[in-house]
Amino acid sequence: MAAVTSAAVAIPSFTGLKSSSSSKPTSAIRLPSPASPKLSVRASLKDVGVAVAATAASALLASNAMAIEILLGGDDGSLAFVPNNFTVASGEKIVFKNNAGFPHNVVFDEDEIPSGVDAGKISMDEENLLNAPGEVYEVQLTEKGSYSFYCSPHQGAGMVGKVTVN
Ligand SMILES: [Cu+2]
Repeated sequence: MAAVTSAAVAIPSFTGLKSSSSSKPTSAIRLPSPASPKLSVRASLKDVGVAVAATAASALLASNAMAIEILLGGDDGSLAFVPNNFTVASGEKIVFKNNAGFPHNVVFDEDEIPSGVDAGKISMDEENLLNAPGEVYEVQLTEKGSYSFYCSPHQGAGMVGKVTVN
């Protein structure tokens, strides 16, 4: 029954390929004769499905690789972004992760980001703080240029950073 279900699910995606045998799709499934040409169609559909799944998995790995993690607060207790000066590709995910000395937040300086970029859209709300270990704030910057940011509770203590988007 499971095989019937998965074959039925695959059919709508491959109507072009199935058109030659679409007159009796259910009989092809219920009579698995090794000599049947319909069975080979099913087998090739299954292979296509595996290939699609493999492609999706490698795309996922690629997107995971396109991320950088910035710690909020150093392991030595310093009130700092670690690292505090780094470079990313356009669209690369930047993951700010609460590490020590929190609460922290991430606010981009509206005067030190590329023109046309809305600081409010890439910043955390100044009232919104990361209070628990491991909490994250993620942002993706697409406009190339240099961006300065700070942690509003600790800006005076030097918790500032800079990212360059290439
Ligand atoms: Cu902070």
